Amino acid sequence: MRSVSKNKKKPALDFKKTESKKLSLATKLILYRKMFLSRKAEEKIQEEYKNDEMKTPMHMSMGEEAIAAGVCTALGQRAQIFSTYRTHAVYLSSTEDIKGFFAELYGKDSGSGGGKGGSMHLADPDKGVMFSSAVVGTNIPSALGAAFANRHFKNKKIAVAFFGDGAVDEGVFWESINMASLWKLPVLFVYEDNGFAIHTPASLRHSYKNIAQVVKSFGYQVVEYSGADVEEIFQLVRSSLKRLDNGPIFLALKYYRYLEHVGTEEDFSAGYRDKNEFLKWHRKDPVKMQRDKLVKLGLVSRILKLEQEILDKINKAVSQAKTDTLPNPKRLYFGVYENEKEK
Ligand SMILES: Cc1ncc(C[n+]2csc(CCOP(=O)(O)OP(=O)(O)O)c2C)c(N)n1
Repeated sequence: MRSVSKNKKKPALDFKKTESKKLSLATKLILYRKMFLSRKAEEKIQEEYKNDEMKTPMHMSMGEEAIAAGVCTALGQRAQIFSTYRTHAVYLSSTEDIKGFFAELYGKDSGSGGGKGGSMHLADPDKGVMFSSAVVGTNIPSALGAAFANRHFKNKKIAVAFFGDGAVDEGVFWESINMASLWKLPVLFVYEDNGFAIHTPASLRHSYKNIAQVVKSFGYQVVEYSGADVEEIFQLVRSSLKRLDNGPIFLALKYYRYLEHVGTEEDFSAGYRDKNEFLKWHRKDPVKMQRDKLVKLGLVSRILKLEQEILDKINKAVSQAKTDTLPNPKRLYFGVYENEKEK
């Protein structure tokens, strides 16, 4: 039997007016720390990837850091994230597990997935990243299942599905938004719109202009945002979470992917997009923008300290990952099924 929330309907929230409540300095610094970590970890990947020791495809997050940091910080320990293959920033923002992250990229036993998952399957359920899937759209219905269970068990967890504008080309997306709305499931959809599925623009894939309008017609509370201000995204998510007991929320967030679809380089010479668009977004780079804000607040020495700590941790994690051991082939199937015994 389906179960529907009995909460009284709250008046629609004007998401344009985000919470006016000022953020604490601690929160501003956390938001910056998470973005700086994601950016510098990926710059390190760029440096090292050419050595061909990381045997995993890389779908880089650069440009997306404000979404990952804003959403994950607002969720905190309540997070139950179902993510995609483009998940470096989401994983690092949720867990700040630099060691497990790099060891996983190097395919080592000490990696967050025991070296079996690589870049596209980063996960740490204990820290709220339930799984990341390389199969576009497949994480979305899993978030619905989790939301259903969370409501049933009243465990205060919040199920979140991250996905790109390519995932809405999949039938499972439409089935999921229909069911989540019908059952008023407390699930947060984070639609990360970079305008492309690999190289194909949304205009060649979608018969509608604005997904937010379409999703609204399914009865959704929709938040639209275009930009890279991590504090604004954090505030939007924080105010949205208060509305989840009314049913699912769809965050439509625009961002710009800085690098090629898969790989660690720029691809503006490929001809499918215009570098001017990149430059427009890059002028408002999320990491730089937040750093500038903190500098204006007189926090230079704290920023420098925080940055140095992260850079040291990244260097240490990479050196460690290089010398760590590869997984034992005998453990190949261990962990595939829940009760499987180690062979
Ligand atoms: C079910 C499925 N179909 C096709 C693919 C091939 N594929 C890999 S990435 C991708 C584009 C997805 O674009 P989007 O969801 O916008 O994510 P982005 O890469 O922009 O983050 C496609 C079609 C796949 N991995 N899974």
